[in-house]
Amino acid sequence: MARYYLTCAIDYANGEPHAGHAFEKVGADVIARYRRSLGDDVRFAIGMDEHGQGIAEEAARRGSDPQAFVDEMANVWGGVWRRLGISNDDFIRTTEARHSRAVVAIIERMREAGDLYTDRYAGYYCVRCERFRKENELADGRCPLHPKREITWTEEENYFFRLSRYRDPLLQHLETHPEFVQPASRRNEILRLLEGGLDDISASRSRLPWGIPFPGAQDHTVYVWMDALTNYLSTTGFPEDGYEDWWPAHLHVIGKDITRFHCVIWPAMLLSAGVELPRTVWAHGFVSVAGGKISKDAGSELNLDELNDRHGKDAFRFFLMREAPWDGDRNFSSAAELLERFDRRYNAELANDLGNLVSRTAAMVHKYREGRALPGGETVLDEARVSSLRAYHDRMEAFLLHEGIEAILGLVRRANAFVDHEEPWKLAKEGESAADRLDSALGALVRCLRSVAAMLGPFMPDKAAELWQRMGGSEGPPTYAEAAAAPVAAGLQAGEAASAATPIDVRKGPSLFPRYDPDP
Ligand code: ME8
Repeated sequence: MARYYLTCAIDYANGEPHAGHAFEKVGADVIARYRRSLGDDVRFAIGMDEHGQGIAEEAARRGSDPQAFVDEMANVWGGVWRRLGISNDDFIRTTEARHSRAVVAIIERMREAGDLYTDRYAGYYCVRCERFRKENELADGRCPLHPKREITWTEEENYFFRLSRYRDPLLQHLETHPEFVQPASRRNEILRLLEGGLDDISASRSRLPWGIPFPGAQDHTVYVWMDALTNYLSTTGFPEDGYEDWWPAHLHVIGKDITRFHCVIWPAMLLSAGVELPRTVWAHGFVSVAGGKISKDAGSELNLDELNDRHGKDAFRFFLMREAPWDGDRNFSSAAELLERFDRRYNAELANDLGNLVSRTAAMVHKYREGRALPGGETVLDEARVSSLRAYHDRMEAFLLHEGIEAILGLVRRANAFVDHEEPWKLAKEGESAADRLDSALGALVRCLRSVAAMLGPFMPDKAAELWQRMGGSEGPPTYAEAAAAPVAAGLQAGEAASAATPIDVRKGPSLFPRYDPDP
């Protein structure tokens, strides 16, 4: 069994979970479930970034002890991810002992490599980015990403990391491993950044007690980004034996605003510590409303739980992945536009196209064949099904999740057109003379819906499992391999014929996606 380890950015515990965070977690969850459906042994880790100045300040503002504050927030965030059906195998919190052990180990290795030294830092610090900023990086005297916040001047004695030493090795790694930073637009940004040269960066803070004590200098804490990035190693058990069962990670899923940390600082830390680099960092784009971050200011209608409950969690997952390209941005002009698009897609693509196809297929199999679909012969729909499976597989392997969904919906539209063209109700009236053709049509539709269920599983786990079971599938989620994906990957042979040769018992049921009427 192939192992596959993937991670998400760990969210700041002082933030509010919003649709942008959900976009990232759902996308990564789709990849995790897709790999599991192929038969991989998957480890999917998400978590919370709980140290740093921003969190210490927020806890103080609420009159709370920082640990009590992050404990409470971890419950809030963990609950949100459960309700969204995120199938993470681990939830790492940077205040856990297993995490500080890993951070201490990596800093010690960086020190042994001669990459740490003390110096005085004098410059700006953006608390929201948890990042040092040079004078020439400011816009109108403020952090360009957080223009509403004052930026603070800081002078302190710090440990520094010799990041500059890793410019050439990183450039070389990006040249020889084009898959390391994806999509290509992000890779180009990192190449430009490296070509511009790298300065050394602070590795510690000397005035901030809310962090992991810096090894050998207890009056310093580890710079929060170096602390946070190490979470990807600490979930594997690093530095204990056995961590290499999961490391190097196959994939880090992050947003485009934090590529510098993941594609420059993190690999440089690993090179310094003599630890292998992750295979790929995927930087998705931003989901925004009116060009800005999705937050409470954008309207209470965009509360994550309300979005989740509007048409059920699977529909919300579908909407996020369908509406926003996984390799780009999606800006909604207003909260109202987002909701309107959500309702429209729900009714058009789920209730009408897919929901009706399921209902009418099951109804016809019951009406004309007592609930049992016979294999019949191959039809044009089988050809369409096979090419959709292939396109889906291709797109998913390239992490183009929105195109994976399009392959599924294309097949659904094709199947509806097939029903309209074949008119099984007329074939049924013709009796014996059209019996074979009716069997072929119904068999092809059921096979098609089984493949749809398998492909849809990563996106809409519960609805896909329901569809799968109605179409004669076993208990549990459909696996892509089971529904003839393996032959697709291998060039299509035996599995196809096998799935076509068995009669399938089809179950009817209530509408999978009841139509939504905003003004009943
Ligand atoms: O950056 N659309 O945490 P965070 C899409 N703790 N993605 C978005 C988004 C939006 N509108 N807003 C945020 C941090 N994200 C650090 C990470 S990792 C070692 C430490 C994404 O809570 C963002 O790009 O600000 C990031 O990947 C994730 O949500 C967490 O953001």
